[in-house]
Amino acid sequence: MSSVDELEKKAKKCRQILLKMVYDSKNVAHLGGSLSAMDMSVAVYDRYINDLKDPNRSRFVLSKGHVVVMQYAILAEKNIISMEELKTLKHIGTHLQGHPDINKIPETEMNTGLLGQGLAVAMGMAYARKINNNKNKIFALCGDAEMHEGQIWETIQQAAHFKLDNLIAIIDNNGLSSHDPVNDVIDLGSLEDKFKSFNWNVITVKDGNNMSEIVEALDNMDKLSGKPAAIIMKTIKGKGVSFLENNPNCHSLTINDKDYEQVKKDLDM
Ligand SMILES: Cc1ncc(C[n+]2csc(CCOP(=O)(O)OP(=O)(O)O)c2C)c(N)n1
Ligand SMILES: [Mg+2]
Repeated sequence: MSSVDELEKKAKKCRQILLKMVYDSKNVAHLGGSLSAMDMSVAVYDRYINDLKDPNRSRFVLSKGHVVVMQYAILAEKNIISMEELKTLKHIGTHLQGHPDINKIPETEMNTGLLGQGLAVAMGMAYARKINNNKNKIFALCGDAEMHEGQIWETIQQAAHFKLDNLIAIIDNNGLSSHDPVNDVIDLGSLEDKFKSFNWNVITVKDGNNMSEIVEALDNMDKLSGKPAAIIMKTIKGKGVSFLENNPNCHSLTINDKDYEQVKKDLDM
């Protein structure tokens, strides 16, 4: 298992890979929610998912499938996707689609993009593992605006019923939907209280872009059992790139030459 320092270096490298990929591709990509979730995602992959060829591995389902570029960057850092291929992001005929496609990149685990579906399928995977006595975990990364979907709450109810303590929902609470603040669209109230009332274990991370806090949260999560667990982490949308941080327009965009000069300064590239 990597140290906090090593994980921070890995997350920075993945941010560099991500921004270079999007700049090189000249295409639009969902950067804001990729950057907010990067630190936790890197930590989860590092700790639980080392052998991506092992069929019994823990799995990371990208329920907020629009941030697939984050997953591509992590898989590239693990040499599953080549740096050369990253340049083809969203080009005609590429393997690197704008949302996860397991027919093109099987290691993305599930075709997602319709918000709400990823967590539901992750629950099915977790249930199957219980039947097959596979002790590895199923993680699902959800956006906070994804919590607006009805299917999410059906799944949360059912996962508690089946006591799926191998299912971990990570909620990226960056406060923003596509453009607007999440709570202006539909006020979520307290996600902690809601998950608890649905009989889930809840771990709150005050700063989901702080690797020490992330590691502590995962240590605590590992000690829990009997119920599914939600890790609710407060993050900054666009974290790590100065002009994207908390910018309501950072959801989906291209990186032009001028932007890239700033990116290189921000990420020491
Ligand atoms: C069912 C469904 N409705 C609408 C959309 C369009 N959509 C794509 S991203 C997005 C906002 C997502 O915000 P959030 O879940 O908070 O993600 P993040 O901020 O982490 O990028 C929406 C509404 C969708 N992909 N699926
Ligand atoms: Mg959000």
